[in-house]
Amino acid sequence: MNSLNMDGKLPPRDLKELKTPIEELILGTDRTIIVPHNNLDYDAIGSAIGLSLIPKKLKKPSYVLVNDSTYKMEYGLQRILEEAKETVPIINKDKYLSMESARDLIILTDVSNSRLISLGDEIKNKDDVVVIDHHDPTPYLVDGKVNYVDTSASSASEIVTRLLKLYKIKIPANVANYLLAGIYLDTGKFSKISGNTSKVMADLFDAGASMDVVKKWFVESFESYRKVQEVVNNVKFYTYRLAIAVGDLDMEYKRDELAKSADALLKFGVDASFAIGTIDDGSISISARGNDYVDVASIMRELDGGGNPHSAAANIKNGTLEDAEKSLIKIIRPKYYIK
Ligand SMILES: [Mn+2]
Repeated sequence: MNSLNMDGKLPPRDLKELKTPIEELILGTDRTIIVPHNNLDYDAIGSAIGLSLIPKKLKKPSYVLVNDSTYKMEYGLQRILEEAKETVPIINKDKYLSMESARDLIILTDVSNSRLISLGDEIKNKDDVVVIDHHDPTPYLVDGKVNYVDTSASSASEIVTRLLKLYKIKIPANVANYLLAGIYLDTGKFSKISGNTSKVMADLFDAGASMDVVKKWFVESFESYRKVQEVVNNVKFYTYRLAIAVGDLDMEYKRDELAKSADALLKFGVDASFAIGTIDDGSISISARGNDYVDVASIMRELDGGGNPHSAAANIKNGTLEDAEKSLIKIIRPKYYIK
C-alpha cells in the first residue's frame, strides 16, 4: 500500500482514504504521540498542534513531542509553545521516556525522514505509525501503517487543515493561527500559493485566524537580520544562473538564517541559490532554493539531504565550509556548465 514508485515517490492518495484508518489507530491505541521534525519550525508545530484535535475529538489523550531547546528557538515558536499548552501537552523526549509505558500511536508530521526526528528505537511497531508530510521521501523514509505524503501540498499545515475538515472538527482560533503560520512559512510568506492552498487559508480565516497575530510571530531579531545580510553579501554568481553564498568561518548560523539567505538570493533572477554555513552542532548546513528550472532537492539528495524541488537542504558532518562549497559545485558543474 505504501510502496514507492520507480522514481522513489509514493503514489498520491486521496486524503479521504485516511480518515477511517487514522481514526481506528487512535481508538485502538492508548495514546497518540505527535512528533514534528527536529529544528522545529512553524509548519511542524502548527500541523502537530492541529493534529492533536483529532484524538481530542475521539476522547483519547495526545501529546506533542518537541525535543529542541526552547531558548534556541525564535521568538514566535517560543510564544506558540507557551500558548499551546492550553490545547495539548507538549513534552520532551526525557519526559516521554519517563511516562508509564502504553501502546502508543506515533504520528510524524512535516517529516518522513527517520534521521530528522527525536525518536529512534522508540518507533518499534510500524503498525502504530502514521506519517503526514509534504516533502519528497528519502531513503530514510519511515514507512508507517498509514503514510500520506503529498508533495503538491504547500505544507503539512495545509494537509492537516484538510484532514480536520474531513473529521468535521471546529478549529479554535488559536490553532487556526498556528496552521496559518505554517502555511505562511512554507509558501515563502504566501509568495507561492495554489488554489488548494488558498481554499485551506480561507477555512482558517473563517475559523478566526488573523494575519495580525501571525505576523507578530515572524518578527526578526536585528542580530539575525545582520547575519543574513552578511551571508547574502558573500555571494558568488556562477554563469548568472546560480548563486552560492558561504557564511563566515567562525560564525554559527541557525538553519532558518541560511534558509532566509538562500530565499533572499533567489530574488536576483537566478535559477537556484545556495547558502552554506556552520550550524550549532558544528556541522555544515546547505540551504537551497530553486525556481521552476532547477530541482534543488535532487542536488541536495546527492549530499544526503532532501526537500522539495523549490526548497531543500543538506547537512554535512565532516570538512570545512570550503569543502562543502566544493562538493556542491562538483555536483552542479556538469549539470550547469560551470567553468
Ligand atoms: Mn513543512
